[in-house]
Amino acid sequence: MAVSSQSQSHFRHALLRHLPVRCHLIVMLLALAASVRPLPAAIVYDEAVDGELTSDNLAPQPINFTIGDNTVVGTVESSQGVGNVDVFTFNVPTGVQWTSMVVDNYESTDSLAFVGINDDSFFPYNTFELDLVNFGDLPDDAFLGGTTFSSFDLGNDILPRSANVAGRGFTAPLPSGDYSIYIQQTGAITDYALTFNLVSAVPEPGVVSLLLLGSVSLLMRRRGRRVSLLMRRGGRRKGLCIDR
Ligand SMILES: [Ca+2]
Ligand SMILES: [Ca+2]
Repeated sequence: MAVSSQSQSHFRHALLRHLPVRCHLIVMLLALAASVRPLPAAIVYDEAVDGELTSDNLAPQPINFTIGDNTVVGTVESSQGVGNVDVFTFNVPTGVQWTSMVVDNYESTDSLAFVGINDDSFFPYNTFELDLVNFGDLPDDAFLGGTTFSSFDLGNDILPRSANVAGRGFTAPLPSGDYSIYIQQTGAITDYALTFNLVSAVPEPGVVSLLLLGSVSLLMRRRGRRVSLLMRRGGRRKGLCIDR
Protein backbone atom coordinates (compact mmCIF):
# COMPACT_ATOMS: atom_id res chain seq x y z
CA MET A 1 0.00 0.00 0.00
CA ALA A 2 1.41 3.40 -0.97
CA VAL A 3 2.05 5.79 1.91
CA SER A 4 1.85 9.52 1.13
CA SER A 5 4.84 11.76 1.81
CA GLN A 6 2.61 13.75 4.19
CA SER A 7 1.94 10.61 6.23
CA GLN A 8 5.66 9.76 6.26
CA SER A 9 6.48 13.28 7.47
CA HIS A 10 3.85 13.06 10.24
CA PHE A 11 5.26 9.68 11.26
CA ARG A 12 8.84 11.05 11.42
CA HIS A 13 7.76 14.06 13.48
CA ALA A 14 5.70 11.90 15.84
CA LEU A 15 8.65 9.51 16.25
CA LEU A 16 11.11 12.31 17.04
CA ARG A 17 8.64 13.96 19.44
CA HIS A 18 8.23 10.79 21.47
CA LEU A 19 11.86 9.67 21.60
CA PRO A 20 13.21 9.75 25.18
CA VAL A 21 15.83 12.44 25.92
CA ARG A 22 18.52 9.77 26.22
CA CYS A 23 17.83 8.71 22.60
CA HIS A 24 18.43 12.27 21.41
CA LEU A 25 21.66 12.34 23.37
CA ILE A 26 22.70 8.96 21.89
CA VAL A 27 22.16 10.33 18.37
CA MET A 28 24.42 13.29 19.15
CA LEU A 29 27.06 11.09 20.83
CA LEU A 30 27.06 8.77 17.79
CA ALA A 31 27.70 11.81 15.61
CA LEU A 32 30.61 12.89 17.79
CA ALA A 33 32.03 9.34 17.82
CA ALA A 34 31.84 9.25 14.02
CA SER A 35 33.76 12.52 13.86
CA VAL A 36 36.76 11.04 15.74
CA ARG A 37 36.69 7.62 14.02
CA PRO A 38 40.28 6.89 12.81
CA LEU A 39 40.67 6.31 9.08
CA PRO A 40 42.80 3.37 7.89
CA ALA A 41 46.47 4.15 7.23
CA ALA A 42 47.54 4.28 3.58
CA ILE A 43 51.03 4.02 2.10
CA VAL A 44 51.10 7.00 -0.25
CA TYR A 45 54.71 6.49 -1.36
CA ASP A 46 56.99 3.46 -1.09
CA GLU A 47 60.44 3.75 -2.68
CA ALA A 48 60.47 -0.04 -3.27
CA VAL A 49 57.36 0.36 -5.46
CA ASP A 50 57.26 3.96 -6.63
CA GLY A 51 61.00 4.57 -7.20
CA GLU A 52 63.74 6.52 -5.44
CA LEU A 53 62.65 9.85 -3.96
CA THR A 54 64.59 12.80 -5.30
CA SER A 55 67.54 14.26 -3.41
CA ASP A 56 66.90 17.70 -4.91
CA ASN A 57 65.92 19.88 -1.95
CA LEU A 58 64.79 22.67 -4.30
CA ALA A 59 62.50 20.41 -6.37
CA PRO A 60 61.06 17.77 -4.01
CA GLN A 61 58.90 14.84 -5.16
CA PRO A 62 55.20 15.86 -4.93
CA ILE A 63 53.07 13.31 -3.03
CA ASN A 64 49.28 13.47 -2.79
CA PHE A 65 48.20 13.42 0.86
CA THR A 66 44.55 13.02 1.87
CA ILE A 67 42.59 13.23 5.13
CA GLY A 68 43.69 10.38 7.41
CA ASP A 69 47.06 8.66 7.70
CA ASN A 70 49.59 9.04 4.87
CA THR A 71 52.64 6.78 5.17
CA VAL A 72 55.92 7.35 3.29
CA VAL A 73 58.37 4.41 3.22
CA GLY A 74 61.97 4.92 2.11
CA THR A 75 65.69 4.44 2.57
CA VAL A 76 68.48 6.99 3.03
CA GLU A 77 72.21 6.43 3.12
CA SER A 78 75.35 8.46 3.79
CA SER A 79 74.27 11.67 2.07
CA GLN A 80 77.85 12.97 2.03
CA GLY A 81 79.11 9.76 0.38
CA VAL A 82 77.47 7.37 -2.05
CA GLY A 83 73.97 7.67 -0.65
CA ASN A 84 71.10 10.08 -0.87
CA VAL A 85 68.64 12.23 0.98
CA ASP A 86 64.89 11.93 0.44
CA VAL A 87 62.90 15.09 -0.20
CA PHE A 88 59.18 15.30 -0.90
CA THR A 89 56.43 17.87 -0.75
CA PHE A 90 52.71 17.67 -0.01
CA ASN A 91 49.76 20.01 0.32
CA VAL A 92 47.40 20.34 3.27
CA PRO A 93 44.12 21.49 1.69
CA THR A 94 42.04 24.41 2.93
CA GLY A 95 39.98 23.39 5.97
CA VAL A 96 42.41 20.59 6.87
CA GLN A 97 45.14 20.41 9.53
CA TRP A 98 48.37 18.40 9.76
CA THR A 99 48.25 16.91 13.27
CA SER A 100 51.07 14.37 13.64
CA MET A 101 54.20 12.70 12.19
CA VAL A 102 54.60 9.19 13.61
CA VAL A 103 57.74 7.04 13.22
CA ASP A 104 56.44 3.66 11.99
CA ASN A 105 59.84 2.20 11.05
CA TYR A 106 63.51 2.91 11.76
CA GLU A 107 66.06 0.23 10.93
CA SER A 108 69.78 1.08 10.90
CA THR A 109 73.07 0.51 12.65
CA ASP A 110 73.23 4.33 12.83
CA SER A 111 71.36 5.52 15.89
CA LEU A 112 69.99 8.78 14.45
CA ALA A 113 68.71 10.29 11.20
CA PHE A 114 67.44 13.83 10.57
CA VAL A 115 64.06 15.02 9.33
CA GLY A 116 63.54 18.66 8.38
CA ILE A 117 60.24 20.44 7.68
CA ASN A 118 59.65 23.55 5.63
CA ASP A 119 56.37 25.38 5.13
CA ASP A 120 56.89 25.68 1.38
CA SER A 121 57.27 23.39 -1.62
CA PHE A 122 61.09 23.30 -1.24
CA PHE A 123 63.67 22.80 1.51
CA PRO A 124 66.24 25.61 1.57
CA TYR A 125 69.42 23.61 2.30
CA ASN A 126 71.19 20.48 1.03
CA THR A 127 73.31 18.15 3.15
CA PHE A 128 76.50 20.23 2.90
CA GLU A 129 74.70 23.48 3.67
CA LEU A 130 73.07 21.83 6.69
CA ASP A 131 76.60 21.18 8.01
CA LEU A 132 77.13 24.95 7.89
CA VAL A 133 73.83 25.39 9.74
CA ASN A 134 75.21 23.08 12.45
CA PHE A 135 78.30 25.27 12.78
CA GLY A 136 76.21 28.43 12.96
CA ASP A 137 77.29 29.84 9.60
CA LEU A 138 73.79 29.62 8.12
CA PRO A 139 70.56 30.57 9.89
CA ASP A 140 68.17 27.73 10.67
CA ASP A 141 65.18 30.06 10.54
CA ALA A 142 65.18 29.52 6.76
CA PHE A 143 63.08 26.41 7.40
CA LEU A 144 60.17 25.64 9.72
CA GLY A 145 61.37 22.81 11.98
CA GLY A 146 63.23 19.55 12.33
CA THR A 147 64.66 16.92 14.65
CA THR A 148 66.68 13.73 14.71
CA PHE A 149 64.72 10.48 15.04
CA SER A 150 65.59 6.90 15.85
CA SER A 151 64.27 3.45 16.76
CA PHE A 152 63.41 4.86 20.18
CA ASP A 153 60.70 6.94 18.47
CA LEU A 154 58.85 3.93 17.00
CA GLY A 155 55.10 4.53 17.32
CA ASN A 156 55.63 8.06 18.60
CA ASP A 157 54.54 11.40 17.15
CA ILE A 158 57.69 13.51 16.58
CA LEU A 159 55.87 16.54 15.15
CA PRO A 160 55.84 18.34 18.55
CA ARG A 161 59.60 17.76 18.98
CA SER A 162 60.26 18.93 15.41
CA ALA A 163 58.71 22.23 16.46
CA ASN A 164 61.40 22.86 19.08
CA VAL A 165 64.74 21.35 17.98
CA ALA A 166 65.66 22.98 14.65
CA GLY A 167 64.22 25.69 12.42
CA ARG A 168 62.00 28.67 13.22
CA GLY A 169 59.70 26.59 15.38
CA PHE A 170 55.94 26.17 15.26
CA THR A 171 52.93 24.96 17.17
CA ALA A 172 51.14 21.77 16.07
CA PRO A 173 48.70 21.15 14.47
CA LEU A 174 49.87 22.92 11.34
CA PRO A 175 47.39 24.72 9.07
CA SER A 176 46.63 24.28 5.37
CA GLY A 177 49.43 25.04 2.90
CA ASP A 178 52.42 23.50 1.13
CA TYR A 179 55.05 21.61 3.13
CA SER A 180 58.29 19.84 2.29
CA ILE A 181 60.06 17.04 4.17
CA TYR A 182 63.84 16.52 4.02
CA ILE A 183 65.19 13.21 5.40
CA GLN A 184 68.96 12.82 5.79
CA GLN A 185 71.43 10.26 7.07
CA THR A 186 75.17 10.93 7.18
CA GLY A 187 75.95 7.41 8.40
CA ALA A 188 74.80 3.85 7.68
CA ILE A 189 71.89 2.93 5.43
CA THR A 190 68.56 3.55 7.15
CA ASP A 191 65.08 2.25 6.36
CA TYR A 192 62.31 4.47 7.62
CA ALA A 193 58.54 4.91 7.52
CA LEU A 194 56.82 8.10 8.61
CA THR A 195 53.05 8.52 8.87
CA PHE A 196 51.51 11.96 8.48
CA ASN A 197 47.99 12.47 9.78
CA LEU A 198 45.67 15.08 8.26
CA VAL A 199 42.28 15.87 9.80
CA SER A 200 39.40 18.01 8.66
CA ALA A 201 39.15 21.22 10.67
CA VAL A 202 35.34 21.08 10.24
CA PRO A 203 33.04 18.04 10.77
CA GLU A 204 32.29 15.90 7.71
CA PRO A 205 28.84 16.42 6.05
CA GLY A 206 27.48 13.11 7.44
CA VAL A 207 28.49 14.10 10.95
CA VAL A 208 26.87 17.53 10.52
CA SER A 209 23.63 15.82 9.41
CA LEU A 210 23.60 13.56 12.48
CA LEU A 211 24.30 16.51 14.79
CA LEU A 212 21.50 18.50 13.14
CA LEU A 213 19.12 15.53 13.46
CA GLY A 214 19.92 15.24 17.19
CA SER A 215 19.53 19.01 17.73
CA VAL A 216 16.29 19.26 15.73
CA SER A 217 14.76 16.29 17.54
CA LEU A 218 15.67 17.85 20.90
CA LEU A 219 14.13 21.18 19.84
CA MET A 220 10.96 19.45 18.64
CA ARG A 221 10.65 17.59 21.91
CA ARG A 222 11.05 20.84 23.90
CA ARG A 223 8.59 22.62 21.61
CA GLY A 224 6.07 19.80 22.12
CA ARG A 225 6.40 20.14 25.88
CA ARG A 226 5.99 23.93 25.68
CA VAL A 227 2.84 23.64 23.53
CA SER A 228 1.27 21.10 25.89
CA LEU A 229 2.18 23.31 28.90
CA LEU A 230 0.59 26.37 27.27
CA MET A 231 -2.53 24.34 26.43
CA ARG A 232 -2.79 23.21 30.04
CA ARG A 233 -2.31 26.80 31.29
CA GLY A 234 -4.88 28.05 28.73
CA GLY A 235 -7.33 25.44 29.95
CA ARG A 236 -6.90 26.54 33.56
CA ARG A 237 -7.39 30.23 32.61
CA LYS A 238 -10.52 29.36 30.64
CA GLY A 239 -11.80 27.50 33.66
CA LEU A 240 -11.21 30.55 35.90
CA CYS A 241 -13.14 32.79 33.48
CA ILE A 242 -16.04 30.39 33.52
CA ASP A 243 -15.97 30.33 37.31
CA ARG A 244 -16.36 34.10 37.37
CA1 LIG B 1 65.82 7.19 -0.71
CA1 LIG C 1 73.14 9.42 11.65
